[in-house]
Amino acid sequence: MVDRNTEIVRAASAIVGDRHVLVEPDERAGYETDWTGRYRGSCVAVVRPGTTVEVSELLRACTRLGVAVVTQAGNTGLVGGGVPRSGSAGGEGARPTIVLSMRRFASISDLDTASMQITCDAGVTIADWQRAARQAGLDTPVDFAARDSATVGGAIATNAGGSRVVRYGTMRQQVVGVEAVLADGTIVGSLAGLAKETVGIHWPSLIAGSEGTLAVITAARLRLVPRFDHVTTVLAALDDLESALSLLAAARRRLGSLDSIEIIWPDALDLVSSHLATPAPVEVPPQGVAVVIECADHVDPTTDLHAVLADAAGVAATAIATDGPRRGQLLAFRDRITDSIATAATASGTPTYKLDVAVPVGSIERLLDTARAAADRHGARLVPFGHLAEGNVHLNFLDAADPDGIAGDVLPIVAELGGTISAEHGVGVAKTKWLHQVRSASELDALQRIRRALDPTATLNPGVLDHPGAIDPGAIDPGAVDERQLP
Ligand code: 2HG
Ligand code: ZN
Repeated sequence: MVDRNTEIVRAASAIVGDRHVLVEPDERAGYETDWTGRYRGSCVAVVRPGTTVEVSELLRACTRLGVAVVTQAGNTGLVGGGVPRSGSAGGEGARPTIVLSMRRFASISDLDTASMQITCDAGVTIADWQRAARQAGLDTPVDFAARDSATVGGAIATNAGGSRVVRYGTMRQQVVGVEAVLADGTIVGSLAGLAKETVGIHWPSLIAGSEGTLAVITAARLRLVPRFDHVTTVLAALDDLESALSLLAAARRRLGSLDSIEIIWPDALDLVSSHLATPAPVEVPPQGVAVVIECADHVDPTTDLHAVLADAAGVAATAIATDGPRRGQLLAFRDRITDSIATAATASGTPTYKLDVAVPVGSIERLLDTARAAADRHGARLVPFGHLAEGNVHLNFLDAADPDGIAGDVLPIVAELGGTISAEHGVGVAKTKWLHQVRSASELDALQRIRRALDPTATLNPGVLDHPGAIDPGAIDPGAVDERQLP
């Protein structure tokens, strides 16, 4: 009798061709571990489809054979949602898994300057989306440091945020249309780009943020925004968090050009500055914070930005840049923090424990006190930074020997403060056991019912977003799938 691993490899090869089915351990390795090294597992094969019809046929085969599918493209995720779970290559009780790599979905088409929209395949990187927009005098409403590897499909699946959320919202708000494939192979959605359409459930809204559990995204119709000729960047050192919050309020009220406002605590600024081997251009007072503000407009926003800074209390120092290279030097102190953390983690040999949380802005101080106490208690080093306007703080714990202990100290307080356990990275497998902090049991059950209605055999990303107590995907019997009901 042919085993399921052999069967799925044969079926996948027949659909996408042998050269797009990677079965050798060294070919699979890069797809089986996330880039932080924290999450890893094994798969039967990495399958690289090139068309939506191939994705449909593959999902249909996986559903029929009871094989789980983990969709991946840039592999820049931080919560283990895009790599196989351990042991899934085989062994007793384990469920065979394939990684569905979407990297061949790289075309960009139908840029329309009148509707300010573009169509991107799921594997197009954020940087390529940005380049295409800029060539047409436009820009992308979403931007973040992992732009060169992170893809449009992954950004929709996790409802990614980044630095421009204060102006344009998260990825969910940029998706005018989506094309996606359900577990049984059904292709859903539209790329027509209708900004207005009220004919029932809206596929982009349903799928954005579902982390590969409801459908595999193959393409999207995305919004574009104006490209501004004048961009001014300031790195400001502030006496304390309260001054940063007052500055936030003034910038939002007075600067229509406000494009981003990011926060960096001294521990993160010190780390990035030693990583870049460049002293920070401003000195942050002992209890202070640094803020990076960008304003972008068709006319120079520098004077207005200066006026806001001049009126603000607690501004200890500022460094301002208006030309590309000097702006780049200032932005590096924000953009390169994740790199600096990764380098420190490699040096110490312990993967960083990352908590991406958000709280109402007035509660950021309390959040930081809690995180500092947790770091002290568990012998870790806290490196915090994030997106100020959304109260979204990236709590990075270096040398964290007890990640669960840290999460147990921090996440209940986040929930108590009215915050969320994940602001822009998703839940993945990293935070499933904390879902109950922010969702009631009956709500989690309702979400599970939606999921099972679209994917009854738990083919798509089992384990991700599955709160403890949900159906054990490993226990679903593929024999129970009635093939006659598959399209
Ligand atoms: C960022 O804001 C990303 O740069 C990564 O969301 C955050 O590394 C992190 O913790
Ligand atoms: Zn972020």
